[in-house]
Amino acid sequence: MRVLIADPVAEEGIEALRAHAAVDVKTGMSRDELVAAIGEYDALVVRSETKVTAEVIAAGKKLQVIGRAGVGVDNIDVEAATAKGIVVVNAPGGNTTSAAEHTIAMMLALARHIPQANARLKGGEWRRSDFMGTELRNKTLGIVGLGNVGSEVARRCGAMEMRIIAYDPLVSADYARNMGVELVSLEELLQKADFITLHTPLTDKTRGLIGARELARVKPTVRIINCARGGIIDEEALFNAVEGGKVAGAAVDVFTQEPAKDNILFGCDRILVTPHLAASTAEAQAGA
Ligand code: 9EZ
Repeated sequence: MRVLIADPVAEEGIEALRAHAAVDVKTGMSRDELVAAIGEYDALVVRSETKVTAEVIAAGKKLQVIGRAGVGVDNIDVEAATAKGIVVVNAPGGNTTSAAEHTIAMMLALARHIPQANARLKGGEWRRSDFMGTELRNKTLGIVGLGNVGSEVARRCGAMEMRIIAYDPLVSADYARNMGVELVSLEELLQKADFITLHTPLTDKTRGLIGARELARVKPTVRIINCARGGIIDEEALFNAVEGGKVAGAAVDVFTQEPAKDNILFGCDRILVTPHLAASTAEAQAGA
């Protein structure tokens, strides 16, 4: 058995595989390098950086399994793999706590203007009145996508005494109710939420799920968090909504193009950004 690890994976994970197979770690390969190399391997392990396209899959003459160290499989052409009998497996759970905690860090940073206040104070300005905040208690949190991460966000925000509503067409009202979450339509969530957080996979159905039409329906005080996948929110529509006063603030960890450089969202002071850090904890890297 030969295994190719094409993205950075925790040393524990690599050692676990070495007990069973001949493992090569080659990160940062170009598309052509990957296509040229993949024919030798029975298994491929990636995170989110390597694009496992139909072309890569077609070149994988011996390929039996594609492992995603992490959750989202939007960088893998699952349909092309499945058509060739190649199994795609992910690691749901490994990142869940870290993703939920980063989401809550973003909510609190937004509510209390922490990044802006930090920058101004270190720049020599003691500006207390510019940074009046808002409590989370008694605010309505709208969770779009009540899967593993969305559910953990719900549990934590329940402890902060938020009211929680969620939109997820694949979840039962019973499942939600047991967590103290009210399932609503996307329309109702947009109208009622004080904070909106996204926790869906990126699919053809969720790309652009939150666009200009949706952002026209929210409260002007709403704060929006995307720690899920770039592209679920339309970046230009979000920028325009915040700049135009239709949305009070946003916090974004994921971008349509990564690594993100000169993204439109970087030009707005009320939009906080982090470079896809939600799963970047010692625990998540070892666990996923
Ligand atoms: C889509 C989803 C959730 C969702 C969740 C999952 C495939 N899929 N799609 C739209 N697992 C909320 C809104």
